[in-house]
Amino acid sequence: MLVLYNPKVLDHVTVELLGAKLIPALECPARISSILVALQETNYEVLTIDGNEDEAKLPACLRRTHDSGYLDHLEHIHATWVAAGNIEMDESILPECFPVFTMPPENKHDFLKLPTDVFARTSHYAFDMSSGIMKDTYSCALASAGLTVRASSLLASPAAGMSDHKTIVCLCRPPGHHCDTKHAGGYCYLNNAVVAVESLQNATGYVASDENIAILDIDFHHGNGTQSYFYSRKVTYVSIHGQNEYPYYTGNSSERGFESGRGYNHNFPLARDSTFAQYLATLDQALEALNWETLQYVVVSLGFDTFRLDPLGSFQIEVNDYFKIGSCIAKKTKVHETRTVILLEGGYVLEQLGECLVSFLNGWEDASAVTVRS
Ligand code: SP5
Ligand code: ZN
Repeated sequence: MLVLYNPKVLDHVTVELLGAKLIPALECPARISSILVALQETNYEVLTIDGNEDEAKLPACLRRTHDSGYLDHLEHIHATWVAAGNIEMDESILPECFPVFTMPPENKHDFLKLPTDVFARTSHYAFDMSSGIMKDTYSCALASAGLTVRASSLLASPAAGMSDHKTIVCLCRPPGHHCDTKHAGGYCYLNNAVVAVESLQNATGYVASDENIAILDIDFHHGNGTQSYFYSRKVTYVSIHGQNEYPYYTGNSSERGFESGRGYNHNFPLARDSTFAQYLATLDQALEALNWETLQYVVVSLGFDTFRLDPLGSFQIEVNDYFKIGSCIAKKTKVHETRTVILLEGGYVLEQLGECLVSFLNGWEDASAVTVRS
């Protein structure tokens, strides 16, 4: 197992409106520091990626997956607001007026046009207020997504002199599973899971077709952006998440995919205060929903807002429970020889975030090390 980190993921620092209060965003750089401290006490190999080694591959992958106008917006809107005198260089942008379509369908085209007003643009390219944009947001999001590009190429063909890792962990920040290809939201700007799948396919010359790849999303929140991206495709998306929780409008078990993607989407909503036993039973079902026989790669969107004390979560999961969660998933990947990209999504308890991840990785390694009789 290899852990990938880029110090640039620390650069994005913003604010959010939570419970009608403007506060420093819960999604903050100290989350990654907590993880780095915990990893120091382990033997996991951490590869620090400096600079922009994946710069060439990443923009191509982003243009294939995300909207061009949206990418330009993320890159330039902060400077535009500063130049217009709306904010100071060290301040963040939050959206203000969201488009809500209430007109007859023939008006839809005009409605979706990019507003000329630079204030309005921020809401055109966002779906909520938990994704402020500051001066380093775009470069930080690029570094975050870039980790998955590197992980994909290492998994597909290990670099000279490097061992052949079957599992690569990306310390992504900002996270990605809530944003779609043209709307920031839920602390997410670029969808790292989408980039991971696309770059895995690119790295294998598209030999890894849609049915060879799946996403297992175990952040506390439903990965609405990832689901929507693959909804009409045969890339399997499986999610366990809090029922009736943020992002509120998606994540129902009735959402099974559309057209070619019909049957490839599986949601497992869990009630508030679900216990670890209930969670494990659901994890078993979720793992059964994955098409292991055809899988070459699995992308795990891993969030620790399922932790008992998380301010945004409501499950009763303890630090040590992540050992079992990690080992249950790893057992499957071991039996079916599936290679894995693990991406960090949420998790907001700074004191225990690192311990939660280490617990998960220890379980993963434990299951990978033993000979599994199937
Ligand atoms: C990646 C990720 O975990 N994003 C989550 C973003 C959630 N932002 C808004 C959450 C609003 C929750 N409302 C209060 C819930 C208290 N239990
Ligand atoms: Zn979350």
